[in-house]
Amino acid sequence: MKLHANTIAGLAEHLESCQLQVKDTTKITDDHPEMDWDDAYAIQDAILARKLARGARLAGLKAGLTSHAKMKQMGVTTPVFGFITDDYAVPDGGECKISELIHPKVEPEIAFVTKRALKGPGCNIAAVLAAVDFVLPGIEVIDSRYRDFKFDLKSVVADNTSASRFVVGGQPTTLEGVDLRTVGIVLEKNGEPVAFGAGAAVLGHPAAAIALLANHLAASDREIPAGTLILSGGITEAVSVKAGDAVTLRVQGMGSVGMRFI
Ligand code: OOG
Ligand code: MG
Repeated sequence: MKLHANTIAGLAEHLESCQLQVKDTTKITDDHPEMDWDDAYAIQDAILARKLARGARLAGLKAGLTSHAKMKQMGVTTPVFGFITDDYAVPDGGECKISELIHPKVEPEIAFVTKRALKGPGCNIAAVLAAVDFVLPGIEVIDSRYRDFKFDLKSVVADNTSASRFVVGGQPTTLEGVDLRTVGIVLEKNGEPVAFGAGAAVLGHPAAAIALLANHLAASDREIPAGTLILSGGITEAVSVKAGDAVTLRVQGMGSVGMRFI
C-alpha cells in the first residue's frame, strides 16, 4: 500500500459523492500516481463499507473488462472485479432513471449464481462449473464516475469498476448440456439489434471470469460464498443509452431480460 489510510477514506468519499451527486471527476491516479493495486481495491472496499453502513446490502459481485471488445473499447488489458448492491437492481422490464446517472452504457452479460462456495487459489473452469447453480441473462449499466469514461485500471478499480445498475432475468438455466462458449446473444436497443456475440468472447469461456474472481479474492483470503450472483463481464462493447431508450438482451436458450431508461 502506498496511500495513507486517510487518503483512501477521502478518495472513497469523493468517488461515492460523485456517484450520489451525479457529477464526474478526473481520474484519481492524476493526483495520486503512486497508488497501487491494493490501494485501489481498498478504496473500492471503503465505498462498499460506506454503502453497507447506510443500510444497503451486497447483491453480488462482478468481473469486468473480460472480453477483447471491452478491453479494446477502454484501452486496457486486464480484467477487474467489483461489487453490486441491492439498490443497483432494476426489476426485469423495469425503469432506470437517467437523471441518477452521469453517462450510462449497457453491457450484455451472462450472470452466474453459485450453489457452493468457490475458493482460490487454483480455481479453474471445471471447479466453477461444479459450483454453479444456474446462469441467466443480465444487463449491466455501467456509469464511470470519470470524465468521458477515461480511466486507467487502478482508477476504475477504485471506482468499483463503474458499477451502477443491473437487471437479471429471463430463464435461469442449469449447465447440463449447455456449452457457454457457443451460447449466442443479441442486444437490442429500441427494437433494433445493436450488438451480437457468443459466450466465448469472455476469456474463451465466461466461467473463466468467475475462476479469476475466486483467485483474486483468495489473495486476501476471501471466497465467493454459495448463493452469490456474479456478472461475468460485457460480451460486446458497451452501448450508450439515453432517456426514452429501451434495451433487451436475448440469450440463446435463456430467454430475454430488459429495462427502460426514463
Ligand atoms: C469498467 C467496467 C467494465 C465489463 O463488463 O466489462 C465492465 C468500464 O468499462 O467502465 O463492467
Ligand atoms: Mg460489466
